Amino acid sequence: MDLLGKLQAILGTDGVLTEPADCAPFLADHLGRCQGRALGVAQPRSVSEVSQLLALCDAERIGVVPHGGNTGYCGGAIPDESGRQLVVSLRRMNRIRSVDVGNYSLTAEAGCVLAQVQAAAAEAARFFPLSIGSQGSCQIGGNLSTNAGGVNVLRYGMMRDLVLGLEVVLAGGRVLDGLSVLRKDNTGYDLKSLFLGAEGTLGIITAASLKLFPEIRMRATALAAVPDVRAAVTLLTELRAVSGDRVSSFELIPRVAIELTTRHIPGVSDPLPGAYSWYVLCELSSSRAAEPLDAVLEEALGAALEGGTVLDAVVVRSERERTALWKLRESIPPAQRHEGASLKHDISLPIAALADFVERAAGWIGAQVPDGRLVAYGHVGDGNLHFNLSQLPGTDRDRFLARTDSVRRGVHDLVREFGGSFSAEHGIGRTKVGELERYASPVELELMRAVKQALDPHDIMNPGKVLRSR
Ligand code: 2HG
Ligand code: ZN
Repeated sequence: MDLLGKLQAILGTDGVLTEPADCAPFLADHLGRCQGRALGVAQPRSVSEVSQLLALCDAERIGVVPHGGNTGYCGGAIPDESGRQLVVSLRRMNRIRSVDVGNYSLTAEAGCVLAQVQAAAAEAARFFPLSIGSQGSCQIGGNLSTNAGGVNVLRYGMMRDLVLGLEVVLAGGRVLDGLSVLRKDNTGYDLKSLFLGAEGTLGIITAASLKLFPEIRMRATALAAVPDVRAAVTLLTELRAVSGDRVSSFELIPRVAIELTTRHIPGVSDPLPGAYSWYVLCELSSSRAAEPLDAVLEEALGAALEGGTVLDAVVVRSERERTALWKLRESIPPAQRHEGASLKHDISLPIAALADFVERAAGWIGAQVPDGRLVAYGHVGDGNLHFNLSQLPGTDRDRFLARTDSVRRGVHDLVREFGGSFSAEHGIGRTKVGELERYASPVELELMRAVKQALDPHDIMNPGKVLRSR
């Protein structure tokens, strides 16, 4: 039997896509930066089918590329150019298996869309805190495999912090059945941790038990103009203290992002009458409906206005105004796309070093990239900036993009000098393999390669992602 026949015997005839038009959406990323070819797209329906699939691919030495909602930034879900790899879409494994209200937990299959998990939690009067711009299409398997971050990390942590247990299929087909819902379980190595952020290079996550929290019953949201990044950090420190640590989001927005979103995204308007260099979108939240968060926020912003940490601010008065502020924030990436090409750097720094870093790096960018402008924004509460550059209107796209590597080197070297990371929340995928080799220590790389060799000796699991293929 040929390979297609064997795959169909496991997955059924409709379980494997081979028509070019059907496969096309799985072979290119949403940024238009990564493109590949594949034998086809497998669409398993159960953990047993994934297990049989990985046994077959291991025996036949077929590289397997797990694929979720295709919203990643580093090409981790796109096959290489060889045409010898098989994409495995988890989209048919999209059941919420159970919700345990008393244990504040839920078990979801990898193909569940993040918004579906949030909705299942809300139906049970619980809260699942992972929140990212792509939540209407990204899948839990991808969130787990990239250790996704987003806008609530400050309070609840990244995806890794939200996991109680995992079900994973290993190369060769063995199933690691670790769907524990225990909060305490000190029984040897933390195996699940290996697969979180591994981008499918060690196995395919098929389901996860996730932590839930009390539902949010009160929120206060504001946009505050601040003189500089240092003031933004000071404001966060103060807000955390005076609010009893109720700050759940704290996002930095530069003036240029307000200009780009109001220009390119219908329905986005400038929230403040004046123009300022920097803004923060901050949100306090609580599960206590009676908590006076608006008053706390207004008082804190008032004091900051007097002290000069804040220059102007607006506290939202309705859900509609809140949605408008968040729309502005979430529209920055699409607005950057409308503006032309961009160079992206997903970096994190010790929060105390952020202001000095931005000053040094902005100076360097100004001198090195006259045809680009800095659009540095993001999760400043986590020390995570999307230190992006947008091509200036009217400049040559190819010439701008030709600088990708040299600008990346300059920015990432500076990040290292300041004690930061060149990949905060978007992972390594295939586009940052060289960066990992440059910035990880020899011991770290040796351990990563040893883990890969132990779990995937034939290098069939997402080959060439995170680590270079052997
Ligand atoms: C965000 O925070 C995303 O909006 C995307 O992580 C960042 O486009 C980007 O660089
Ligand atoms: Zn982000």
